[in-house]
Amino acid sequence: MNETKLIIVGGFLAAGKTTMLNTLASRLTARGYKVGLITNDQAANLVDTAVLTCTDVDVREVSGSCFCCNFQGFMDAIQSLIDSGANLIIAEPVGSCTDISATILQPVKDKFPKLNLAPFSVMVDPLRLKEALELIPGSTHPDALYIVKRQLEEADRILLNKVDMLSPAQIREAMMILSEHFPAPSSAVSALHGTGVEQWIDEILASRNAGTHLTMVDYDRYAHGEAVLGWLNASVNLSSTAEISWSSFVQSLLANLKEAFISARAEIGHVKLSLTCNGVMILGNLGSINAPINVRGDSSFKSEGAEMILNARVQMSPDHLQKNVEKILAETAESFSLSAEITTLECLMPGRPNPTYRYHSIV
Ligand SMILES: Nc1nc2c(ncn2[C@@H]2O[C@H](COP(=O)(O)OP(=O)(O)O)[C@@H](O)[C@H]2O)c(=O)[nH]1
Ligand SMILES: [Mg+2]
Repeated sequence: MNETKLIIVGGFLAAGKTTMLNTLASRLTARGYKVGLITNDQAANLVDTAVLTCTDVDVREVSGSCFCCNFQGFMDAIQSLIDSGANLIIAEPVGSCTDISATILQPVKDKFPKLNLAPFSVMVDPLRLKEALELIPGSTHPDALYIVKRQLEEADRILLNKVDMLSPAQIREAMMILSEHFPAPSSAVSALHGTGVEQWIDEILASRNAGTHLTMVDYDRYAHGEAVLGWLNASVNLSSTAEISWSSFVQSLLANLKEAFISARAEIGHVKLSLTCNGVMILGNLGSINAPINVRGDSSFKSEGAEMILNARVQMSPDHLQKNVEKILAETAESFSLSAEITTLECLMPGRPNPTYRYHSIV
């Protein structure tokens, strides 16, 4: 594993990790690196993998368990990318995962000292940060917010993301809040527009100060923080006899889901979907019941059929989540005169984290 740099980018659901992996992959490829990416989820069929597979880089998915509970699966994915020629690997752990310093960073340093591990960077959404510190009201469960705080405590670097949506005064305020509450240095970035990214890349490429903090994690609260979220991954075949404007369909489906979750008072961890047809991809995203719906891709694209992947992490029981999604998908499809055939569906509550390794001191 000589000469391979490993960059792990953490942060809660919808903090912007996958967007950052995309930005990093193109910038580091432009710098001459052979980049490989690793995604991670509790279940297969990830929108993130579909999105990143559209880039020119190699992608591996570790699914069915988080990296910390499947350390071997994580190392196998790294080895497989190295075997394919990667010399820089960027990995995105599950957004509801924490204690990564004790369960991933220390074991990697201990067991794979030749792997050049970058400082562990944790991204945070400005609103989720304020909600976690109870500076603004919100509807995310306190145990889920407990995870957000532990993630920021164990970071070697913090990235305040989405600063393109903030005024200079709001950025200063958020940076001040971060420095008051968490030990790691922070940078203000926009994963979407690339602001602040080059400087951060220079810093993490030059440093091997990874896993410099261990945080005390109460596994009962952590497990409950994960278990309050229903977790749904589905793939759906959409077809019609007429041409459909897919970005309108994505917009309507997300609007209808958002309305249902608002009326059920169920906070959203994230709802994201990708819709593909003939190499064209439309992406839809919803990061919270208070966030706007985000639809990206060619808004004029029309066709008679498309494949959809839908990932939803919502504060409701898996059973309830599945019923809501099935009902709203059927209703929205009907309103577009579409047939929506669910081809795979997994809906679960994440199990109690049971890490392969858990170090109690820094290596
Ligand atoms: N305005 C803005 N939106 C962003 C930025 N980074 C990510 N997003 C949006 O935040 C949502 C979640 O992003 P994603 O990368 O999927 O987050 P992840 O769950 O942490 O992987 C998507 O709608 C993104 O378009 C950013 O820098 N600025
Ligand atoms: Mg992601």
